[in-house]
Amino acid sequence: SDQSAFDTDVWTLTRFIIETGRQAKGATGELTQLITAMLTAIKAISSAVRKAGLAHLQGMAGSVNVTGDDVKKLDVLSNDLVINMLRASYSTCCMVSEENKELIVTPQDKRGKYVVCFDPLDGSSNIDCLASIGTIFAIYKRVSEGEEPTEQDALQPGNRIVCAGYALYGSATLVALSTGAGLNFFMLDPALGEFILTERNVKIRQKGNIYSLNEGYAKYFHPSINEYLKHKKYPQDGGAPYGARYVGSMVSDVHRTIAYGGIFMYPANEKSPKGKLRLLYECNPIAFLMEQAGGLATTGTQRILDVQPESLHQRVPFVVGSADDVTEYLSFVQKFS
Ligand code: AMP
Ligand code: P6P
Repeated sequence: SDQSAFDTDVWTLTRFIIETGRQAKGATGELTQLITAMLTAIKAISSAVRKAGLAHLQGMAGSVNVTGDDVKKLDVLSNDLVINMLRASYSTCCMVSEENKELIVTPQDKRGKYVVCFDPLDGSSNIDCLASIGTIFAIYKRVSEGEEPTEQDALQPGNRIVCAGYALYGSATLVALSTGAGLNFFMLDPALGEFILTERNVKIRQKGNIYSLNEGYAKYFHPSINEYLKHKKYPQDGGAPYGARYVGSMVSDVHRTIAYGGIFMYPANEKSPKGKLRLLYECNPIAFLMEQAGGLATTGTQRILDVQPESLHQRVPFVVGSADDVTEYLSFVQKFS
């Protein structure tokens, strides 16, 4: 039998947020309740993702989402899971989902003080080829005073985030989470059905040696991008060329960037003048986590977390990663703008 010691004092994610909640002066436990509900949805999504092929959850659900992507059954299932679990936590007043065009207002009798912006299954175009996919979320405090929550509650800049995280359904299921005091990694132990703390206060390397973007758009990139890439491939300063990695599933590419260092880019291009990634439920949460890890996150002209959102599904150009790599990229923006 397995002789490895059984940890009888295991740090689960549930225990971790109870602990950090106790340290938060005057906390009522509502945020802890909300995070726990999100984790339940993530565990259920993980289970569904892992048996999608067997349960015929793959393939088109026949509809398209607000951004024109084909919606696959897992997308719909994941979206319903997150909405239902969060609603049942009595901690939200409204939500924004990648799958819902309009603001999702919580029924009056189930309302709490938090707003959640989420992408229930990001990278879903990769489901049928079994590439890793993820869930991304950002949590804010309600700001509207009136009876009904409004879009203003969701259109807050990322610098107002209270908590953000992502789940990565990869070779293992991982949750990366921060409530503003550092970034922590947790791995799902399927035997326990609990996320176990595996890395505290994660920091990204100051400088990496991997660049990550879809070079298929090179024809449409701004010159600063192609000049930067040329420098990565044919360095003039005697440095070694960078490696290239691109999954095409944001959470995978971002998690690898945090784990190994380097730069991930989804810049604007002639065909998508604001890039492709959505500010509220992809860029802001990831930017928050990246900064917690000591990295940078920019549109190319401003810090992602300082962008004032104007619409629920708006896109922004997105460049994140090791501080030295993002800073070097910004020097190319300066030089070639
Ligand atoms: P609450 O009364 O539970 O809504 O919490 C009030 C504030 O305390 C939250 O908005 C957070 O800033 C902080 N807080 C509450 N619970 C936690 C937690 N589990 N971890 C970190 N911060 C927390
Ligand atoms: P492209 C997946 O559809 C997604 O929204 C992100 O997860 C990913 O980073 C990006 O789109 C990939 O886009 O244009 O490179 O296929």
